[in-house]
Amino acid sequence: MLTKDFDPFGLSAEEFFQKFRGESLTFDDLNILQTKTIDFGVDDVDISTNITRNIKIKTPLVASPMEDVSEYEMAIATALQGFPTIIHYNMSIAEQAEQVDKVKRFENGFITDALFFSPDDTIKSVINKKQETGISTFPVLDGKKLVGLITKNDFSSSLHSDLLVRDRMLPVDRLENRMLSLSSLPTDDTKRLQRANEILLDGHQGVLLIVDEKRMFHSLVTRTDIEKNEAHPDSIKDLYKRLVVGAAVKTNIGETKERATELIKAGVDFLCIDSSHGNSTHERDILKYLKENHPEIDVIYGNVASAAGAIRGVEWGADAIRVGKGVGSICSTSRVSLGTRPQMTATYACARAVNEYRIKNNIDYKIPIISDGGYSSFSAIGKGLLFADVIMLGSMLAGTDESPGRTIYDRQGRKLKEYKGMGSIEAMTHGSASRYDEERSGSMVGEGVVGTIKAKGSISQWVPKIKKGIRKCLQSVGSNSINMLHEDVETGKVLIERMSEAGKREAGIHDLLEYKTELPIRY
Ligand code: CPR
Repeated sequence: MLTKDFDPFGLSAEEFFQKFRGESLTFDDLNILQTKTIDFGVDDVDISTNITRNIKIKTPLVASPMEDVSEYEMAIATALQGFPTIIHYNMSIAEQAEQVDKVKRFENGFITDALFFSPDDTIKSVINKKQETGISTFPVLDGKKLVGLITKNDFSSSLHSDLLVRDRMLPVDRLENRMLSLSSLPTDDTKRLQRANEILLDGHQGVLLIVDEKRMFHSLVTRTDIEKNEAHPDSIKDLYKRLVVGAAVKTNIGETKERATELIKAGVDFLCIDSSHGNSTHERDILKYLKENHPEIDVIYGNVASAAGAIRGVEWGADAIRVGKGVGSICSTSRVSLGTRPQMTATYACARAVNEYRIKNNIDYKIPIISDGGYSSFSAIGKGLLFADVIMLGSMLAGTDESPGRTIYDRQGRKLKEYKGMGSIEAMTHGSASRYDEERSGSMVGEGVVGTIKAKGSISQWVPKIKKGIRKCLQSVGSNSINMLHEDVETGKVLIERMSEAGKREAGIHDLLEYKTELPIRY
């Protein structure tokens, strides 16, 4: 190779995978070489990408549709960080549509679905709600009209339990500096939030009630929410400035017709046919049905792990291909069935096949590859992005404050959260049996486990670290965007070597008595 961008022992991706034909490799098997000169800073790396044919996102990630990962709180938090969540389907159609609706109605920092009381409710019910939710400030509404405010300072549980809310609330005529008309706020998202914050500070209040010109309740703003939502330059929005969200549907055609219709009515941006068996006639029929009946909605197809499976998805009309079989952290599929494949070989094989197919058939748009499962370090994400457009995360997002998993404390008092596989018997009885083709047969065979994971804190603190990690990965090989990374891989400027067992040990932390880190470090 007569280029400056080379090393005599590294191989291009094509050379590497041809050399290891017949071997299934994963992240730690690959060592990635930098040959280009780095001429930009880490913050200059553009990590935007496409998650489906038509949907652009700002962070190359997606939250997996899993019971302990992806409900509306996760969806709001990740969309503010630049990537979508796919709301899982282990709930009724109405509940899933409501979850989508909550994301679509979210207004940065403005709580439009606040818990409220009517003047005729009892103080006892306020006390109960406060104990149940930890919330201690509630608007009082007559229908939708704001008539007062009730907070923990307005009553005592020993004296006022039997009284009504109207007896103890602060009536609307005493709410001067805590009530504001929507029309007096700027329409621009960031400015609106800034203005609300100033008013809160000026009024020395913790809460602001926003109403329309007829005094109908619009939303509630609190100091803590403003601080949480202040600056989100990366948030992903649809044409109407609402956050972007996806939802999972099943391979059961009867149910999916209705589920898809309701999700689309609620404003979902894209659908994901959530099946562990892509490349099946079930999935083909669903994909064709969705594309014929809802052509405006992009559909993710999967899961597949072979070139043949990926190409079939493209032929059947998929707008993105989800790759990953038997690699999830909670997954025992490879102990139960066949067809699994370590994630690097799977991702490369599918990405290469789709690319080749596009070129041969003159397809002039990109069909993104979503590499799903097995990711537990920033460098693994970087390696996945050598070939994939988006990385799907389960365990790296489970355990955050926004994940719906149950919180548990272990014997040492450490905070943990439950994280279960969608193919665990427990999750399958909640609805995901169809994902594993277990809906019709009698005895269930689990393909995953129920586990716990260390609590990670809030998405707003954790995800910026992941984003920084991704930027570091791209910068370290001299590529300043995902497009450039793909080009550099294709033209052999990013080179690959097989990592030896001794190399893995050397690359890990070694020779220390003990160490502490908050980051996910493998080996
Ligand atoms: P991790 O990010 O936790 O490694 O993997 C998450 C992925 O694992 C999911 O997106 C899904 O594809 C897959 N998955 C979830 N539950 C599973 C079970 Cl029980 N079995 C096999 N794969 C599973």
